Amino acid sequence: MNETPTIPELDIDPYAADNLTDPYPMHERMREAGPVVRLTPYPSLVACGRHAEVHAVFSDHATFISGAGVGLANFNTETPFRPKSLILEADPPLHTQTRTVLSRVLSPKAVMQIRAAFTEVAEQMVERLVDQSANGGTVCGIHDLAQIYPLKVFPDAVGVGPDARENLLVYGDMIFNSMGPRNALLARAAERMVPVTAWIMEHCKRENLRPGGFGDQIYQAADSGEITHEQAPLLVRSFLSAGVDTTVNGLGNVLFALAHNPGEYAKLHADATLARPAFEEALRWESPAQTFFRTAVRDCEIAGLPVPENTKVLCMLASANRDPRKWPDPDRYDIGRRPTGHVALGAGIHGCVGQAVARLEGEVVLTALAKRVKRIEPAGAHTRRLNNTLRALETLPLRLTPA
Ligand code: OVV
Repeated sequence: MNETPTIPELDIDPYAADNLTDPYPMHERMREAGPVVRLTPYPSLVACGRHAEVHAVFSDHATFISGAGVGLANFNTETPFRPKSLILEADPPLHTQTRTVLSRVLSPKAVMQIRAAFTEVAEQMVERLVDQSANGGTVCGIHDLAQIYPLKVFPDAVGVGPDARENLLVYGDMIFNSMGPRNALLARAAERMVPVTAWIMEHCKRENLRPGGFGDQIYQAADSGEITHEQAPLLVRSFLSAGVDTTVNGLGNVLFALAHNPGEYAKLHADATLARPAFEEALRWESPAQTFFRTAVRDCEIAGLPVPENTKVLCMLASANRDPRKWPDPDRYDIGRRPTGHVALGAGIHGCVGQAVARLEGEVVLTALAKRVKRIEPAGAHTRRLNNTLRALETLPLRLTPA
């Protein structure tokens, strides 16, 4: 008679400060223990650290749903931190309707129309940074570049006014912390929840959005009856939730990758057309969103192991992106690699709907750097901003040598 295979259990807390600071040893332990593991501190969930299972879970949206939340909290029994997102925390058929609208607004054609403006801002910003660094100064890759660039170009494209945009960073930090446990990181972020949420929802109103921008286009979809007018502000909220802190950290992490891999930066400087693959490889190597959850809607199996109905499934995206079963020499940042199949932007029907905009930001910033900067070097120790979901830097001192 066959025995039911059992899921190995590890005494690991993925949200402990040391694991957030350096997640890679934890990822290796989880991958090596098995395709699915249990974690002693969170007995109600299972976790997948290998690429094959993360990809399989994301590809089976009918079994592994998002509507019960894509963080640790199970919305079947816990109240959501905020009204649920109509796309992130939704399943078909609702998800299909809202995704259709958002994917049109963020389509490759829409991205062509913002390209010139995004390029110009990137070139001006790099010009300023090179001057600042040439006068003997160091620059902060985070405060002087990775934060200010998305905070300028993306809200401009959505149609949000220029004032107090730092609220977008605070809001993003809060949402991504809310996908983990109710630890000190979430408690600190939540202290600012009431005023920041009020600011965000105010900026989701039609009268506060520039006509023609991405936000206004959501209201146009409501005018034509594709979605309701009640849904429109919540869909604008998705832009303001997902569109800033993600790309801030995508840019911060690629600067970190290039500063610590001077040979790779030299290749980019010699050939600026490597900007896109260099950004893509950084998404794989140092994934901004480290984790997302799904919830099993029925008794099922992952890799032949039994997963009971209503179990939260922790998908370790960053671990999948360094799984040696999938990637040769996975810990190496290699801009010559074409990391097709990485899951930094998810996979399946919930795969990042803004990915064309995210890649545009990465491409134009790295292209501007490649043309104007010969070397990017660390100019002191970096510091991290710990977050329950994001791989984030607080500071990244850099010296830029003009070309
Ligand atoms: C943080 C995040 C990612 C993706 C989508 C959303 C939020 C949303 O609010 O829809």
